[in-house]
Parts: sequence; C-alpha cells; structure tokens
Amino acid sequence: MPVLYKSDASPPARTVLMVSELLGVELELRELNPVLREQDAPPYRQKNPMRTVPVLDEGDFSLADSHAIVLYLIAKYGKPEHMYLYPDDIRIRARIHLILFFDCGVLFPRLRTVMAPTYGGKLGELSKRMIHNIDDAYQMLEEYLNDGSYLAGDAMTIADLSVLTTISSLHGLHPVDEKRFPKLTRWLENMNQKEVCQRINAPGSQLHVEGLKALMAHHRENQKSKL
Ligand SMILES: N[C@@H](CCC(=O)N[C@@H](CS)C(=O)NCC(=O)O)C(=O)O
Repeated sequence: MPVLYKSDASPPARTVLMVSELLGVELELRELNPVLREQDAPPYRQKNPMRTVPVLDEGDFSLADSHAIVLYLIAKYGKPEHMYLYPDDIRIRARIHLILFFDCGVLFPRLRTVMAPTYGGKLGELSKRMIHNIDDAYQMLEEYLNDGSYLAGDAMTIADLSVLTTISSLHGLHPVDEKRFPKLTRWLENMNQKEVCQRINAPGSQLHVEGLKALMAHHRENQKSKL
C-alpha cells in the first residue's frame, strides 16, 4: 500500500488526504512533524530533497509536492466518476494548472512567510507587510472567482481543494473580510460545507491555526519577560 507522510495540520497534506479520500485510494498514513523538522532526517530526505510534507512513497517511487501528488493519484486511480475533480476539457485543465501553480507559487508562500518565523519562535504577530500580502492574495482570488462560483469552471475541482487548505489556515490567522472579498467569502462558506472538507480540512486547519497562535503567544510572553 502506498505510504503518505503527512501532518494533519499541514495544508498541502490536507489536500492530498481529501483527494485520496474522494478517489477511494487507501494510503498508509505516517505522521511527520514539520515543526520539529522531522523531514530533515536522512531517510526522508532521500525521498524528498525539498524536505517538505507531504510525500507519497510507493517503495520504488516517491513524490513530493501536494500538487504533483494529487495529479499523480488522479492519473493512477481516477475512474470516470472522479473526472469532475480534473475534467478532461483542455481549457478547464489549463485553468486548474494555473490555480495549482498559483497556490504553490503565490498563495502558500505567503502563509509560509508566517509559518517559518513562527515555528522558529521569532514571530509574535503578523506584520503589516504579511497582512498586506495576504489581503493582496485574497484580492487575486476574488478576481479569479469573477467568472464563476469555483476557481476553474462551474464545479469543484482539485484547484478548489488545493486553495481551500491554504486559505483555511490564512483565514484563521487573518480572516477574509466579507465586505472587501464577498466572492471569496461565499466560496469559502460553500467549500466549508462539503462533507470531505468538514471531515478532513476543518479539524486539520483548526489544529494548524491554534498551533501557530499558541507559538505566537508564547513568543510575546518571552519578549515581555525580557523587558
Ligand atoms: N509546495 C509544497 C509545499 C510543502 C510544504 O512547504 N510543507 C510544509 C508543511 S505545511 C513544510 O514541509 N515546511 C517545511 C519547510 O518548508 O522546510 C506542497 O504543496 O507540498
């Protein structure tokens, strides 16, 4: 059985967990704690030189990056009834790829800028710059949603699931302002009602946000006691 190295709090791991669930793929789940940098250990590093979570491991083949993993899982296990997740219309696919690259290259890095110093015990609260960059990403999503209620076409695809996991953590740290971003707010409410999102994404994102907030509070206490 393929192994998935994951942490429930990790947004990209949550994407893979939701997609594998929707595909009905059985995975052996192994916990890896990115806060403790367990991903730096040599055996894991061999599987994933990028040293990130999640990683899919089939023994003679391993694959990192949630976006690459979900595309692989769909190619390998997708049946006709799963094609709504990745329809074969080439323009819809192109749009899905755009949004996956957006999540990987723009959205998630804005969350990572908060996560890295928080895990390193160096951040007590979001800086103005961080908030500006997060709002700027919300604005991009607001505009991507201009032409529909989903990010690629008129039904939920892996693009929505991928962005949802990142946005859920960002939203927990800096809430999406309903007045400024009404389409994003509606999209988020709609996605949060889906059964798989409630069962897998919601508890993981709560864990993630609570963990980050606790570390920030701890840093603030430390700073106070130094005064
Ligand atoms: N683009 C990657 C991002 C993976 C990633 O950065 N995961 C975080 C945990 S949420 C991690 O492993 N961080 C450790 C690091 O960046 O060194 C994906 O989609 O899988």
